[in-house]
Amino acid sequence: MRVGVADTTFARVNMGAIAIDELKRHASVSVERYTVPGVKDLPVACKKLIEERRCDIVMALGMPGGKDKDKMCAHEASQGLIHAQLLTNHHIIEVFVHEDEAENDAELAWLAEQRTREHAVSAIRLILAPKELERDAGTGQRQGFADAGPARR
Ligand code: RDL
Ligand code: RDL
Ligand code: RDL
Repeated sequence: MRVGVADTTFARVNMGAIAIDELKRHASVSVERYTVPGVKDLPVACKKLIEERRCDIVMALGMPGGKDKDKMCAHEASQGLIHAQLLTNHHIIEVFVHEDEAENDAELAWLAEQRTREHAVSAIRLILAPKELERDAGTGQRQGFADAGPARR
């Protein structure tokens, strides 16, 4: 299995390095990395990882800033990532951590690492162990902060 890791220099945490560290804990995964300036550059990077570097799935890692402009940028990037998935018929796991989700730099760093690691596991499951995802259906999973849990206990 080959996983693409697309990340940005805009992010204030090295999310690509964290993703690769997590992916490498799982045997039989090879990694292709592609770093771009910001989130709006991610869709084509992901498409190239799939089409030219033959990745089975890609993680798109990005950190939208807290201003309205940044949120608009993130929404546009998200639309591009969905478009790239439909064009290539491959999953692109969007791992965005909004800077204003965290109260301070320490929490931002923690959240970016935790969300990246959890989504890396989901990416592997999507390709190698879809039954494990099915087992978690409807359980209120979140990435980073605590899971919401099921509505009916
Ligand atoms: O193509 C070059 C840039 O336009 C592109 O890298 C943008 O994604 C950069 N960028 C912004 O221009 C912006 O206003 C980013 C953000 N905000 C942002 O919040 N997060 C980013 N990039 O990763
Ligand atoms: O590609 C991986 C994730 O980006 C993707 O699964 C998202 O749909 C996850 N997600 C969010 O990132 C979010 O901010 C979800 C929600 N909110 C939401 O409200 N409901 C979801 N997913 O099912
Ligand atoms: O309900 C609290 C959070 O789940 C909610 O604020 C989410 O929208 C936070 N979030 C993002 O903003 C995002 O871009 C999440 C993700 N991505 C994500 O991939 N997984 C999450 N939350 O659990």
